Amino acid sequence: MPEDKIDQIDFDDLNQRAISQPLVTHIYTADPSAHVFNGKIYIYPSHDIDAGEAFDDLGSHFAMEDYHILSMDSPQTEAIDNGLALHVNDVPWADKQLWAPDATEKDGTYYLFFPAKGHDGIFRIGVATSSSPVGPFKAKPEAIQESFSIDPAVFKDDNGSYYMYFGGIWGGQLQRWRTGNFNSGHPESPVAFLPENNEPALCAKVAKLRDDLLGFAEAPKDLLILDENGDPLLNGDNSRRFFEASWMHKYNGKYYFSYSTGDTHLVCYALGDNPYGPFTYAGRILEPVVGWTSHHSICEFEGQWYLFYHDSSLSKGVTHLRSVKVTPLEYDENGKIKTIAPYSS
Ligand code: FUB
Repeated sequence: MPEDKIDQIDFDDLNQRAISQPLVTHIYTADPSAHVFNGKIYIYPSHDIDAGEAFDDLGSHFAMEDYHILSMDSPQTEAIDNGLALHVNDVPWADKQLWAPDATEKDGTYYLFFPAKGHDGIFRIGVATSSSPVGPFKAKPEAIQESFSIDPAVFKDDNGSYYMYFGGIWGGQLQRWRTGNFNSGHPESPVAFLPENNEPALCAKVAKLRDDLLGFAEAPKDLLILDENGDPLLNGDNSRRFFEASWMHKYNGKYYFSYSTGDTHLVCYALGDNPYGPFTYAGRILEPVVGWTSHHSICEFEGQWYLFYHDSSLSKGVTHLRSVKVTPLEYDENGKIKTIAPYSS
């Protein structure tokens, strides 16, 4: 929801109509990546703070410095904050802006994947490891080679292969990588290097991970989203094209790639037959929440699927002070996800 509409909101009324409440209220949390490890739910969120940076279209106001992992015995029980898991000061290559992370597990080691701006002002993706799902995590000294942009989401396929989905436009800098190299021109312009509106939209990226999960096994590829005619979604189709916040899950043998449309504030999804796609646009998962960003994950727990998401209701609409929430997610008989309205009318 755009900033200019926030003043018109009655937050007491909105919070009563909200379909779910913040999982924790003692800190602000966002961008929830939820996983079930050993029968318990772990949520890997951003830890929002007010660092005093002014709002801009490059996301400078998202000046997060650390991560706290939340855990829950079930979606109905209290969420526990497990304390400091990683701080930017302990990541040698990173300067600032610890944005949306994700995590996975392999052979008893937990891997935290996270974006941050390096000392050169360029977003890269790093990895940190721990023997516990809640950390503390120890960061590798360098960012993942050939990584760029933001919002890593790691998916383990049934055959044991791991894939990373990533990328985000505007503040996430994806548009600056169109030639394969970072274009540092027009540093203040969010629209520099975007395609024309009648050109194919920029794609999220996907890369298989190496066996040690510490790097890419291949050069990242474009994840193509097609429309109902089999044509790539266009840059001007901003209620359907990819912006940021990749997530992958599998349901009844189909691959569901879900993402945020950014400036139209939707969470949408597209269906494919393999981890690389192409994917075909399939619909909306979540209507706009209060706050500019929408970022989610989808996770199954004891036979029920859940959408983890965030909004800015607790902070009364402050864009960069968000709160993680959870709500059940349902499919229809054809495997289509039923669209969720975050507030009842
Ligand atoms: O939290 C910072 C950024 O805002 C994330 O990386 C984006 O997905 C958006 O939620």
